Formats: sequence, C-alpha cells, structure tokens
Amino acid sequence: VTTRLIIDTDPGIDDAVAILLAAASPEVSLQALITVAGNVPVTQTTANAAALADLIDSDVPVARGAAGPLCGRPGPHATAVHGQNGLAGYTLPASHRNILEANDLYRQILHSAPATVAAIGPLTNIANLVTHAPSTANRIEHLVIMGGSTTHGNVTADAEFNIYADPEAAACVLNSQLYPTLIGLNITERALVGPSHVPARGTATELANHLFQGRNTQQHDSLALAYTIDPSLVKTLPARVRVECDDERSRGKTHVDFHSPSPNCLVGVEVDVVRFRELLLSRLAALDAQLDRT
Ligand SMILES: [Ca+2]
Repeated sequence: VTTRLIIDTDPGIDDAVAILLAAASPEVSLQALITVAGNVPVTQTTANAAALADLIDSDVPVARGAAGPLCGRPGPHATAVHGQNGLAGYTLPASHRNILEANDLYRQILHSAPATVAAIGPLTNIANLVTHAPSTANRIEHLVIMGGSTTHGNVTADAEFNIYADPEAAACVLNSQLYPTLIGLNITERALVGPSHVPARGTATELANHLFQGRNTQQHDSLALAYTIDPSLVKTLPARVRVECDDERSRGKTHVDFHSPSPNCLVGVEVDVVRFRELLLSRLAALDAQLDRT
C-alpha cells in the first residue's frame, strides 16, 4: 500500500535530503510540499521547496504556509547552520511554478483522501489546521514530526529547533487528537550520514553531498521521512509530552513522561543507523539513475 504523503517543511539542508528521499521512494506518494518559516524566512523556504520540486522533476503542488510563529515573536532563523539561502549556498535554478496557499492545499488533499503528514519544520501550519480547520486536521492519518528531544536541545540547552521556533504551535498539536510520532534530537543526532555513506555520483547524490559539506551530518528531517517509509527503522514508545511555553529559560523544551497513564504521542527512542544509511544510499542512487537517464 502506498502512503499518500504531505511534507510540511522549511528547506533547509536536511529538509532537502528528506524531499529527495521521498521522491525516490515507492512506498510514499508525494502529494504536496507545504512550506513554513523556520531555518530561513518563508519566502526562501518556499523558493527552495519549489526549486527542489523542479529538481526532482515532479508536478507535486507547492504551497506557502505561515510566515512566523503563532505568538508573533519573530522566529530565530538558522542561517548559521543552513546558510543564507537555506541550502548551504547550493544554487538551484529559480522555479516559475505556481505557488498555492497552504490551508487551501491541505483541505484539497486531505478531503480527497486521508494522508500522512511529515512535519519537518516548526508546527505553525499544523496548529493552524487544528485550530481553524479541525475537520481537515482530523483527516491526517498519521502525523510524523521531526522535533523535540528526550534529553538535551540544540538551540538552547533544553530546546530543539523546530519546537523552539514555535512552542505554542507544538503544544497545540500535542494537545490535539492527532497522536503524532515524534522523531526527536535524541535519535536524529545519532543518525550521522556523510560522503562515505552516500558518495556523489549523479544529480541527487551530488546535491546531498553539497549539503553534507564534506562531513557526517545529523539527519534530523530525513530520518523522520525515512520513518514514514519504513517504521521499523525507529523504535518508539508511548509517552505524554508537554511543551514548555512559559519558562523563558527552558522555552521549547519537551518534557517527556514515558510512565504517564495518558500518552499523547509516540516518541522515537532507538534508531537503526546502519539500515537508515543503506536506505538513503539506495534511494538517492536510484534517484540519480532516474534523473540522469536522459
Ligand atoms: Ca526542517
């Protein structure tokens, strides 16, 4: 059975790898790329998503989502990690494709049939659906989130970037009925992939290698995407997760309680890194063959 998949994304280095992985994987049928502000501003994440859709030679629709977090604090972008253009300076030809509106595209896709959503940026768009279009949000079959951590953070000592960028949105999503799976920093930071695992041979692997920047890199988003393709790559446990929104110092921290009698999500606790690397290599190599066939 092919999973209909929407990617909610802020490309973003690891977002780009995730999008390539989705494009190369027959287990998922990519329905939409929907953008959000995060690693870089939404105008740039949207331009990057559209350019990546062109690169993978796909007619997948692209929509532009939220320009900032629910509570109006301007997001801290991550240009130090992802570069000013979000793709470590890799220049893709500008796309001229039509850009849709996020809520319209969510409604259109989810009301035609349920779909899985891989949310690999801040959760602003998903929170907006939960709040303003609950009948649409309820048609999300499975929500897989790259976000949070059972241990430490990567923006502050406690907070992971996607949750920190919009804690109120993350709290809203976790308090909904969606029962997401959280692929957090505690496992993604172990999912190290670099040039030795995925050597550059063609269009997709060359882009991936540019994004690796010559070293092993933590595959936050592509691991979340890989989980939608093969859930056996990650061991999960039910937990109750609460997002810290009030305390200024630990804002964005995910408090994870594996012993709660009322879990609100599944949390990734172990990852098979070797099999994940093999999946990434085989799929990006297949995408090379597909894109470079001409
Ligand atoms: Ca991302």
